Amino acid sequence: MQVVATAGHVDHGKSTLVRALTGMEPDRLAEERRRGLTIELGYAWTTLPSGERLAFVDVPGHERFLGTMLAGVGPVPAVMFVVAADEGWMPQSQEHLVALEALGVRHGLLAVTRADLADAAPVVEEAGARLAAAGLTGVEALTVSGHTGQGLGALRQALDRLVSRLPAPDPEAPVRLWIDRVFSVRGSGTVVTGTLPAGRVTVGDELALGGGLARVRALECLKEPVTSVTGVARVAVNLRGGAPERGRALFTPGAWTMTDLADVRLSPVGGTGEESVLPGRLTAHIGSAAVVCAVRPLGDGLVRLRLAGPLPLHVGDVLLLRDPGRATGQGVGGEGAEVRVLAGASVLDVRPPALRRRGAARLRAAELAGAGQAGTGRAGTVPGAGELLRTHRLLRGADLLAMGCVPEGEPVCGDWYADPAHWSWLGERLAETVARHAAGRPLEPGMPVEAARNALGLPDRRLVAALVRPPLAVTGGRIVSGPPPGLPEPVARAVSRLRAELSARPFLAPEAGRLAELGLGPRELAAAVRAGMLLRIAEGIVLLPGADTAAARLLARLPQPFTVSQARQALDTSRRVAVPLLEHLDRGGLTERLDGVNRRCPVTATR
Ligand SMILES: Nc1nc2c(ncn2[C@@H]2O[C@H](COP(=O)(O)OP(=O)(O)OP(=O)(O)O)[C@@H](O)[C@H]2O)c(=O)[nH]1
Ligand SMILES: [Mg+2]
Repeated sequence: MQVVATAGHVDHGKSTLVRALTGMEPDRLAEERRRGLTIELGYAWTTLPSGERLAFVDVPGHERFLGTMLAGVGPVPAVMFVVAADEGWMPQSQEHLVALEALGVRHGLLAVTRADLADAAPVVEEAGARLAAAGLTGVEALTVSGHTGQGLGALRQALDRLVSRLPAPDPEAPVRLWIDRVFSVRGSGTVVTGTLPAGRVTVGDELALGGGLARVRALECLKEPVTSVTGVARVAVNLRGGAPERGRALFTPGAWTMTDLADVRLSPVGGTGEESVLPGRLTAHIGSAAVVCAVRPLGDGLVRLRLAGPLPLHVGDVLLLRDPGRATGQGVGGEGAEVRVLAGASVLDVRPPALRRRGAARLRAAELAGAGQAGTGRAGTVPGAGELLRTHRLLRGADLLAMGCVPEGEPVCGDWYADPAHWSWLGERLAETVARHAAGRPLEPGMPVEAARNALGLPDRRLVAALVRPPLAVTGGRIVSGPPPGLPEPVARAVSRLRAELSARPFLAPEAGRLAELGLGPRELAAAVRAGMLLRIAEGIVLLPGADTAAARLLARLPQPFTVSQARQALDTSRRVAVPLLEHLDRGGLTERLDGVNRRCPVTATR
C-alpha cells in the first residue's frame, strides 16, 4: 500500500477528485458537506491498475486549516497537488507548496482539474514550473475533471507510476505513528488512526504513548482487520492504555528520544534563497504534531528550539516552522496573503548540551557547522554516529539508536561508544590525574577508581577501567602507576599487592614470610625501591614512599619526649619495624635521640 496526500488552494477540487478516483466520500462531516468545504482530514482509498492499493489523505485548502493540512501531509511520502484550471495558481497553492518544500516532500504529481471549465494548458505550465522550483522534480502533470471524468484513467496510471517510484520503507525500522484521529468504538474502546511511514505494528505490541505505554488490541488497515501491518500504510489501532490525542505519536519504546530541545539547521523556503529572521516564538510541526517553541539563534543558519512539550525525535527529522501569530486577514484566497511557513528545520541533535557560558552559542554553531550538511531530512544527508560522537564524545549504543543512528565500530566498553580523539585525550588526562594523586598522597597505593571517575567527569566507572593502559593498572579498586619500565610484570603485580596491603596499615612493614610468599626477594625489592614504588627503611623492611614523613608527623603529636614503645603504639606497628623506622628518622633528622630510652621531634621537623 502507498499513501498520498492532496494539496492545493481551497475549493480547487481536491475532494471531488479523490471522490472520483475512489468512489468514497472524503468529507465525512455534515458541516463539510453543507459548506462544501473540507475542514477535517479525509480518508479514501482505491486499487490502482497495477493492483497496488493507494490511500488518500485529503487535506483542507482553506488557510484557516493550515495546521490540519500539515498534520495530514506530515507523515506522507508523496502528494497529489491540485490546481483548478479556471482559477490558476492561488495563495494557498503557494502556501501548501512552501509547506511541502519545508517538509522535504520530493515526490508527487500535478493534477490540473476543473478542465471542463477552462483551458488547462497555461496553468499546467505555470504550476509545473513552480513545483519543480520547490524541489518536486520529475512531476507528471495531468489535465483532469472531477465532474466529467476527463483524464481520470491517465491520472490513475500516473499515480501507479508515482507510487512505484517511491522508496521502499524499511519494515524493521522503529515505529512512529503520528495520531491524526482519535475516536471511540462501542465495545472496543479507543481507536486512533495515522499514516505509518515505516516499520511494523503487530497486535499485542506495547508502544510508547505520551509518557506511558499502550497495548495494541486490534489493528485495521483500510477498514479490514489485520494482525500485523508494515509501512507505508493507513492504519487504525485499537488501544488499551495511554492517553491518545492528535499530535501524539505511538512509537517503539526506547527507539526515539523524547525531547523538548533540538538543535536544527534551517533551510530557507519559498525560493528566496535567504534566511528570514525568525521571530522568537514559532510553531514547529512534525507528523501530526504542532508544538509552540522558543527559538534561540546559534548563528550560521543554526538554531536551538525549546519545545513547549516533548516530542519523539530522531536526528535527521524535518520540522516545519511557521509563525502562528501572522494571520493573513485577507479572507479566503485574498491577494497579498503573507507566507506563514517560514522554514524547514532539519534536526541535527536531539540531546544538545546546555549553553551556559557567554559565547557558548557561537561555539555550538561552530561545532555543528559541518553536521549533516546540505539538504533536509527526507532527501538530504543525516548526521551519522561518528558526527554525533564528535559533539557528544561519549554515548551509549542505546542512546545512539534512540537518537536515530546505528552505532559504528566497536564500543570502548559495555555499550559505551566514544569519539576516538576524545578517548585518547581522556587516556592522557587519566594518567595525569593518577600521577597528581600519587604525588599528593604518597601513602596511598593508588587512586580509587571512583575518585578518577569523578575527576574526569565520566558517567560510568567501567569507562575508567577501560581507559587504564600500561603503565597504569587497576588493583583492588584503585589505579596504580603500574610497572615502571624494567620492572617485570609478575614483580610489578606483587609490588602492587604489597602497596595495597600497606595502604591499610602503613607502618606495618611486611614480614619476611609475606615477602617470600609474594616472591619479593632482596633483588626485587631493590628494583621496586629504585622505581620509587617502595621505601627502604632497613634490610628487609619496606614501606610506602612517604611513610617516613607521615610517621614523623604522627610522632610530633605525642607528648615529648617519647619512648620506642609509645612510638610503636602511635604508629600501630611492631617493635620489629618501630626500631629501624626510628633509626631511619634519626638519620634524616626527623627525630632526635636524647638518651638510651627517649626521643623527641625537633621543633623544625614538625613544621
Ligand atoms: N466544473 C467542475 N467543478 C468542479 C470540479 N472539481 C470540483 N468542482 C467543484 O468545485 C467546488 C470545490 O470542490 P472541492 O472538491 O470541495 O474542493 P476542495 O479543493 O476539496 O476544497 P477544500 O477542501 O475546501 O479546500 C465544488 O463545488 C465542486 O463541485 C471539476 O472538475 N469541474
Ligand atoms: Mg476538500
